[in-house]
Amino acid sequence: SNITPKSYESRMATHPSPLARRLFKIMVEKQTNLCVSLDVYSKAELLQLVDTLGPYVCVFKTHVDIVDDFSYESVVEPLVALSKKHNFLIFEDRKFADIGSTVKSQYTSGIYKIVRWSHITNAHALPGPGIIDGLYAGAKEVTDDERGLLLLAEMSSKGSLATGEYTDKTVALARGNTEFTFGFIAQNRLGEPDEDFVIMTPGVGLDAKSDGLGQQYRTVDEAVSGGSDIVIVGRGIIGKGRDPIAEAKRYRDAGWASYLARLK
Ligand code: BMP
Repeated sequence: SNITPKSYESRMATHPSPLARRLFKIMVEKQTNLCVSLDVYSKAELLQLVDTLGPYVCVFKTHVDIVDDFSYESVVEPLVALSKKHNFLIFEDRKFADIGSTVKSQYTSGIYKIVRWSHITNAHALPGPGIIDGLYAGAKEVTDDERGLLLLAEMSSKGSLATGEYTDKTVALARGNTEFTFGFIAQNRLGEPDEDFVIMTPGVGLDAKSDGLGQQYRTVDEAVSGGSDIVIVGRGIIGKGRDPIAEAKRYRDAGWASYLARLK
């Protein structure tokens, strides 16, 4: 829909999800709608990027299963400490896609134990409502802290099947539990004008248009003017040959300027 979302500040007061309210508070305090995607293979690089870019982001997105030298003690514990130091949320981009019982185990167990430390995670809507129920049950069982789920309603990649009726049905699924399912990974604003889903948008880049493997990039302003609340940027900031601090500031400034322009 074309309805302009309200300010982050007003949504901070009214959002049905405690996790989303906490997220909006961070965004307002730090004046940033930037999420940096940390797709790196070494824990040293991961933690170093988190400590240097922490001041510019509201969320760091991780794929912990690509870290070659991962251990819970040497990755998760320092990451959580840095999230307190720099006041950001952690989003493990796990893309759960199984039946409720299995995703509950994948969320809580194994070597990653995602629910213990990741404030946000995401899931495909493909299996139906049981996937949300399973993840929510896992969160309730393990922690009293706020946890939130994003459903993948649209994808940035070329030829994505998550369009049209699939996207609409994904939005309908999220309505079943808006305290936990607080928004979407999507390219556009979704939901009715009286609903408040947080839209986090990957496939954002100011220099490249694609990556040779199906990724498609839009500019920060295209994303935010289309209804994105948080832009997710990976290689545009941490890619080969880039100056991550300079790029993080550039994307942070662009994201905030587009947000302010949208409010007018
Ligand atoms: P980059 O900005 O370097 O292209 O990285 C994009 C990140 O966002 C990757 O971690 C990818 O897994 C994720 N992502 C995406 O690109 N498109 C989607 O639709 C959903 C994603 O999670």
